[in-house]
Amino acid sequence: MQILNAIWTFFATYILQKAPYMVGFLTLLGYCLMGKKWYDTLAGTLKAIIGMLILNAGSGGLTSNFRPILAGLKERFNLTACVIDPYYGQNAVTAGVEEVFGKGFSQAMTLLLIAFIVNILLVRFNKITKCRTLFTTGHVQVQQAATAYWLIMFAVPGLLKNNVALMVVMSVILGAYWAVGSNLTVKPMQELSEGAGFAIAHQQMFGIRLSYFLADKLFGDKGGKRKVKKVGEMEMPGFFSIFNENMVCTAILMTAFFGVIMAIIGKPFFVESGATTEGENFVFYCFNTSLQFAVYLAILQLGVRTFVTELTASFQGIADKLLPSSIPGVDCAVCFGFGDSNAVTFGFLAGLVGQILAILILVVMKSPTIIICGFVPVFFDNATIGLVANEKGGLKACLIIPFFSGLIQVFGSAFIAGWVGMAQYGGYLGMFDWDTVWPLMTVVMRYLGYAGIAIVVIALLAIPQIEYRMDPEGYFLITEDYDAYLEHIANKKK
Ligand code: ASC
Repeated sequence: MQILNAIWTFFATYILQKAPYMVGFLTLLGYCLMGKKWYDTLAGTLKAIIGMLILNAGSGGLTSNFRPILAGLKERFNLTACVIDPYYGQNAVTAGVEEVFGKGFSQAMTLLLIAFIVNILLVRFNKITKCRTLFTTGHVQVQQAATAYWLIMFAVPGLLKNNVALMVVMSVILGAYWAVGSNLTVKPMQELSEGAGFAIAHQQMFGIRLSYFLADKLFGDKGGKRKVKKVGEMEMPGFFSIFNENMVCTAILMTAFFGVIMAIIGKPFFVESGATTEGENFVFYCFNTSLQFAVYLAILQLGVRTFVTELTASFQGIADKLLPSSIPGVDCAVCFGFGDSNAVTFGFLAGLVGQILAILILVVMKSPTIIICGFVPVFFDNATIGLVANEKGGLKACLIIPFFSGLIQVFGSAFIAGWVGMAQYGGYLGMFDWDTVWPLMTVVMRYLGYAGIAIVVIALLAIPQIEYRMDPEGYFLITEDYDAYLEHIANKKK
């Protein structure tokens, strides 16, 4: 028993919660199930792990390079406020959950494990449930389990008396959100990646589908009647044509934007925080810091290229033997390796403008909760949402939709973090779904109690059913055989 326990603890700590090793584990399992040669299995597994580690180096580098700049804005303007960032959000839960609810943080990790099992079961029985995607992003699951733990205890305090009921309710809701949310991204991602065979398992899954829907409805080609100009198709004359090159475009835009922001914050802050020295030329420092953005994006894309093929190829083994018609849900940064790379930068900057405008509105309106942009939501959410918008609706959609998403992120976070009391502990998760879908579910459960819980679960589970009914023949084909799916769509159009 003790040995089993030790194995389980090891698995939970080093594999389940660490995305690179989770992806490696799934690749290993998939190739074993396919009966691949041992050396191919070993090579594929290593490539999957290393690719994810490279992706993490890129996304971690982006975050650590740019987070101090946004923190600098907070210092410069002397704001005490709630930072929207998954890591600040997680800290807020760790710091406050015991004080507020009298329950420890460790239960949030039990919640994670059970919710993951709910996700697996929903996919296993997808003939009935219509859920096709398995969450593989452990670090995100930790952050979400922590936040869901707080939100649900706040929403239904009656559950606090009964630990078992509390765990059951929480894991069904969270597990259903994982299965249903990532399932919503199947179509946008298969189209974006031309059938690469992954979905997104991150924090803006409803946001992705909404962006896809709105870009198509408002800016789309109306069944070929209108020409959509995507970011990558913009032929720019003369000087502007250098923007066609992803690295150059990113470097120029980031220098222009962050150069100004860093100039406003001023050199003393960066010297004090140890980012630069008194002796270093400040203009050079700003320029060099802005260029890092292009560097980390390039690293991130290399990581994606290294692991996606391995994971999706080996997942075939899992899909054939264990989880039929399913595909893996992965980090949102994976989609940055597909579509128009410049859409990533445009989406991000449009979202940043939206967030800053919303924060100014909060300040002017004297909102009791002031939000500070965190890098992770403003970049990873809006870049993803912008990339998807561009695919369907072109440049206009890629700018306008993330701009509104920026506004929503700030207003949504200010509302929910203030209301449930997380703002007092300095942070909130702040990613798109957690500023929209989760606040809505929290309101429903808070005011309708147990009936609210039932409504939330039924509404979540109904979503894949509705999507299935819109195209029963194509629904599983899109994950099983993308070429056949394209043919099916072409036939339907005739
Ligand atoms: C998150 C989070 C990160 C990033 C990363 C993006 O939500 O916690 O570290 O986004 O997953 O690649």
